[in-house]
Amino acid sequence: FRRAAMRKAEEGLVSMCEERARMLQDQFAVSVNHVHALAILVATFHYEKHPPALDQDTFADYTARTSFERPLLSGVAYAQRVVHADRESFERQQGWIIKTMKHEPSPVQDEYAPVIYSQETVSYIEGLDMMSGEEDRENILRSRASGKAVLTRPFRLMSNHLGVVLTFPVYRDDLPSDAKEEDRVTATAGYLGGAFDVESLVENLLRQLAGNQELVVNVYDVTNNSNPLVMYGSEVPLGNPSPSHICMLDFGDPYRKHHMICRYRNKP
Ligand code: WA2
Repeated sequence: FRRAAMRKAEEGLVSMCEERARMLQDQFAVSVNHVHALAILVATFHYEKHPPALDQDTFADYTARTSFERPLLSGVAYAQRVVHADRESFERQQGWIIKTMKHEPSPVQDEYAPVIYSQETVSYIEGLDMMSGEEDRENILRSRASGKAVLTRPFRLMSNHLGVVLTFPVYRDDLPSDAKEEDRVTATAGYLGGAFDVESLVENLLRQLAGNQELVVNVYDVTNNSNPLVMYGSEVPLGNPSPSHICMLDFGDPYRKHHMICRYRNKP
């Protein structure tokens, strides 16, 4: 009888974990797809119309009304690429100076990525150079070189919640589709991205599922297999003997690997 009960518990663990992994991956994927569409919106209305047919109010309105399409993102924003030679005219035109993510006036840099459009939920990044944060900067460089969506490792967002940042590059309209890395960098106009507030929005998602009380769910960035980084959940003490199940996750950035580990809260 005991073995049958154990097997039943194990099957339950596997199916609950797979359900959660599938839900998380799906909600992640729809959010990424919609950010992709926003990158195209900026390319179309900011860069392919002269003068630009987009402004902060329009961007804020559109992103607020479509936020249901991005269930795991706390907010999206557009940061423009500004090279140092253009800094002065950019600041004069905007009427504000570029600040670092520590809210200090930006020191001289080769280039900057100040946020010019933002969803109201992340309005605190308006005017900040997103290249002044290590994780955001790495994302910006990797996205523009590849032309693809990229994710940061998990880190404390400016909201103070644990999460990851998603970045899509936006290019000027003269970039050929078979462009080399070098041409991509030169043709970069800016970066459309958003913050996955994993800590609070994934909590919300899991709370709605049956069995939430009995299950402990952890998500890890295992890009570096010997140094797993917690992306969601609390650290489980090493040597925890209770049975666990691991589900692979695909968040769409082939450079990063993630997985979910589920356990019963109390040993079955
Ligand atoms: N957005 C919101 N909160 C953050 C954050 C971020 N980055 N970084 C740290 N906390 C405009 O890649 C371009 C958004 C960065 C995009």
